[in-house]
Amino acid sequence: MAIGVFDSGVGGLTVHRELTTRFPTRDFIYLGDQAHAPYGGRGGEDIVELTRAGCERLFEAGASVVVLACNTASAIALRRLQQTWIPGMREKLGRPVNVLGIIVPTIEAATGLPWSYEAERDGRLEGEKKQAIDVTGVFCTAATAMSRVYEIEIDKRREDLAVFTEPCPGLAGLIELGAPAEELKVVVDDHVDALRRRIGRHPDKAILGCTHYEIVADLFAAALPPGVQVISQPAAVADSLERYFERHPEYDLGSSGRRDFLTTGTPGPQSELIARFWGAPLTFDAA
Ligand code: DGN
Repeated sequence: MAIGVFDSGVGGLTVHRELTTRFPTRDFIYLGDQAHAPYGGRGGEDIVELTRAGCERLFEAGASVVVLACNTASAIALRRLQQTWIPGMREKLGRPVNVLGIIVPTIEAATGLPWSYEAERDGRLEGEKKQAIDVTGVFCTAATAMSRVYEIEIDKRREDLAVFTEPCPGLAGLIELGAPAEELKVVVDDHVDALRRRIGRHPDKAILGCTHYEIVADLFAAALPPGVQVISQPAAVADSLERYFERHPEYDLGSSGRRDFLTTGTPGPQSELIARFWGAPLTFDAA
């Protein structure tokens, strides 16, 4: 069995790389739904169905836990799949399986505050909520921005944090196609500046709320002033998964260090941009 990592395309590789560093002996199967990427401009039902199909393919290939290394899928499809689809899959496959998202771990890292009913009931969040206002900027796809998941989840934890999302339509698609750095820089600079104009200043913290954007994290870091803290989503997801696996020893995650990379699109080598990010050429096989 293995840990499955799913994204619309290459963005989830940013999370995969961190997870394989944290769990080097575990088995991993990566699936990029490149036949249908990008997801950011798609409708909700479409995103739910494509995510479900991707997870099913990963379970068939031997995954026991699938990490949705995609903010768009996590924002739109995660709850539905966990509540209405996973129970039936457990029965059908006759083994424990689950699907996990990446937004809550990111927000816990950004707010420094895991939310729980118990903490809220006991008033333990009160002191935190009274801290001085600071501003978090979230760069993400149009679908993630429309879901308002970052605003909703941050507000549950920290009412004193102001959240501004900046949808960057087209950016994930350009990264997926391996667009040249100069072209990507213009788009990133434009969005950083648009957010600055909207807030009236740069944010205190920035979340790259689309896994594709981590591939061009250097461009975001260069466009933002040095004082802005950029939250590392891959590290936040790996931290959270470590805690999850401690609480859930029932999942068989393999132990041979297997690494499979699958695509629903055209199999073959990925772009130069990905090879540079990855540190070596990377080839996807047919899903
Ligand atoms: N990388 C994905 C995300 O984190 O939202 C999806 C990007 C896309 O398909 N537009």
